[in-house]
Amino acid sequence: MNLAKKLIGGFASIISNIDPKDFVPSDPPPPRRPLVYAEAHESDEEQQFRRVFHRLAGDDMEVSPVELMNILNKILGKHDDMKTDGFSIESCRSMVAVMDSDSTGKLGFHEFKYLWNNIKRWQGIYKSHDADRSGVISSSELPRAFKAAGFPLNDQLFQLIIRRYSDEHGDMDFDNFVGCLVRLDAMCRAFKTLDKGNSGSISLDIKEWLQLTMYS
Ligand SMILES: [Ca+2]
Ligand SMILES: [Ca+2]
Ligand SMILES: [Ca+2]
Repeated sequence: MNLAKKLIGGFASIISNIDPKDFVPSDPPPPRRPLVYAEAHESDEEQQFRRVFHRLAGDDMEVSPVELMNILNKILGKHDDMKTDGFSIESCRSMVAVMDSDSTGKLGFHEFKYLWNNIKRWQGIYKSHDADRSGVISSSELPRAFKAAGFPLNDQLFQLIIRRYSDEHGDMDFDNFVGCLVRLDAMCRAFKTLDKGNSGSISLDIKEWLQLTMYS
């Protein structure tokens, strides 16, 4: 814990004045159930999505980082009101890692559906908060967009995020916007899971800390 504390000391002080109760991460994907049971209890919408999923995921019925990259970049080609240089394999590996709750290395049906629904929702937020229709989210548009996504952060955290995910002009394009929100959402859910008493703080040993941060 001491090493981890030293490593994140500066970061922790930045976020310490944020109440984790303000975060609204999306609900976690449901646990894996036997396929036969799952299929028998699905709504029409879910069954339809499962057919699409089968086509995208291939015979192993799981979406790998490369498959995710191809899917997202194919869809992006159809939207010219959102600037992007395409999803990179690194960003897709990271998204799969933070979404991979059963540690298979790929996204199963529920993990993928959950990610998919979030991306759809965030795409709507991206478009409606690109106030000047520039195709990117500028640093002044960012706080409102993230608040709409359920993450009211403070100025220091926004500066940190802009430094990491935006370009030299402070503009965030669509793939970086999604990559950032996938991670933020997953990290907030991880925190809430670990914070069992809802106290607003968690305690990790170095092994737990590394498990959380190195597969992300
Ligand atoms: Ca596959
Ligand atoms: Ca998985
Ligand atoms: Ca803009």
